[in-house]
Amino acid sequence: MKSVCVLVGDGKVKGTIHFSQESPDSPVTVTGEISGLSKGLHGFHIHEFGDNTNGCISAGAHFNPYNKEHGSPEDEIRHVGDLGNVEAGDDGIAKVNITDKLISLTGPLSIIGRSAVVHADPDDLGRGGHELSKTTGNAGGRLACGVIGVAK
Ligand SMILES: [Cu+2]
Ligand SMILES: [Zn+2]
Repeated sequence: MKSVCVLVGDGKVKGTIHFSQESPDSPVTVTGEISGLSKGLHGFHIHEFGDNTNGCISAGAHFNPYNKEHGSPEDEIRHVGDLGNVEAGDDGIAKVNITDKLISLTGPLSIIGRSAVVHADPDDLGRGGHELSKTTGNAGGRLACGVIGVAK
């Protein structure tokens, strides 16, 4: 199964993200490119709602069906939507290449119809000691987002 997400924001950040999964229990491969970023790390998550009514803020919180604390993709305790960070180079482009064993394109952990969001700041992966570390990774504003849809 395949899905795709076009990231759009108020500023110059944009991108296209592809998701693919061989079978319902397989990991999901996340690939693509995001441009217009500042150099460095930017939090990258699946958020609960596929709603852009009021821009990326309408996407809600991180997709968290198990009601856990925010963490890194490698952590046992994490939101399902926690995909960590993407890293942009000097050219402002982040090449995305993530394999995640928790998100799915089918079943109760499906991300179809939800949003992908890229943030202004690094995700501290729950370890920053900030009051937001355990909910958002203190990743700052939402630069661009898009709804994850079924692809051919
Ligand atoms: Cu996010
Ligand atoms: Zn999270």
